[in-house]
Amino acid sequence: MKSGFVTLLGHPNVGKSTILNAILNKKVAIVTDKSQTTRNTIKGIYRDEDSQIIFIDTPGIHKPHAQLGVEMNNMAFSSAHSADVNILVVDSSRPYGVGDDFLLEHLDINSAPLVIAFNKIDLTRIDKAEELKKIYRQKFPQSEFIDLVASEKFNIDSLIELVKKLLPEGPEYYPEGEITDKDNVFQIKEIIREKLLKMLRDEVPHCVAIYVHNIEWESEPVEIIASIIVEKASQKGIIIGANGRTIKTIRERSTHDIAKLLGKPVDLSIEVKVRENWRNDDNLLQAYGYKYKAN
Ligand SMILES: Nc1nc2c(ncn2[C@@H]2O[C@H](COP(=O)(O)OP(=O)(O)O)[C@@H](O)[C@H]2O)c(=O)[nH]1
Ligand SMILES: [Mg+2]
Repeated sequence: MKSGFVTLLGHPNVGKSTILNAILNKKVAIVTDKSQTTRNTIKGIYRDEDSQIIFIDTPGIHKPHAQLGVEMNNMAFSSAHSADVNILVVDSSRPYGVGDDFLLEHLDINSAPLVIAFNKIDLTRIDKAEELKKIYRQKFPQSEFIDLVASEKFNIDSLIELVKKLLPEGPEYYPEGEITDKDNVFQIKEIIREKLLKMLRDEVPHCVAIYVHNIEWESEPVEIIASIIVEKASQKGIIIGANGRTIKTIRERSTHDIAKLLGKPVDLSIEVKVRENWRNDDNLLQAYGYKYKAN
């Protein structure tokens, strides 16, 4: 059987998490229109008759402004380094720029076969896409190219076939039934963060973390106590909103999705807390699950 580890790499917001969810036909990674939505590597396990492929979604590579960004980049770099196949995801609707040079300089993708996925081709013209491909062809003459519209699942099957061709024969790495390496606590935090991100603008999304204090798994409804962590009192005000309306909506939307995840009713309580400069605090980064660990 064909098996192995395949890393999805690229800038923030190019569609990596959308691709992972489309491959698995299930939402394991949250998706928003904000950059840096994904902050951890997330493994999604794809299976069919003759393969088991572990796709690894990674945080988008960007010039970091805080220690959090450094940790996120390191997660992506190390996943690329140890992959059997790398998929570099490119937003076809954006011209090649300096950010792309930064990414390619820092990424070690020459040790494994490379697929370049030109996503969002629905948002561009053929001649623009061809121009972009010419640049990548010069840089990576050996790589495989594929066009995608991940949000419509266009060409996702072809991507899987292409990856399969490039993978070695190998064992099953994960037991049957397992879809992701992330547990329910991780998923719960991500659901809350997704609802939050979808309601926020500008810099605030980058300054938010979720902390789960307690979950009473056995109670009915399942009781969950969580905090939204921000860096400034002004951000706390934005999240609470006028008359508490914003936090109320976040709570309602999160409760709905968490109940769906667990298959049980849920009673979620959320507090907003200020932890100044948490994105540069090693202990807090650790506590919130954002510390890169080499393995
Ligand atoms: N038009 C279009 N939008 C897409 C496509 N793929 C993803 N998106 C959108 O792009 C945004 C970022 O997607 P996401 O998967 O979170 O990107 P990531 O940061 O690379 O993981 C979301 O709003 C997606 O719905 C695509 O093929 N076409
Ligand atoms: Mg993502």
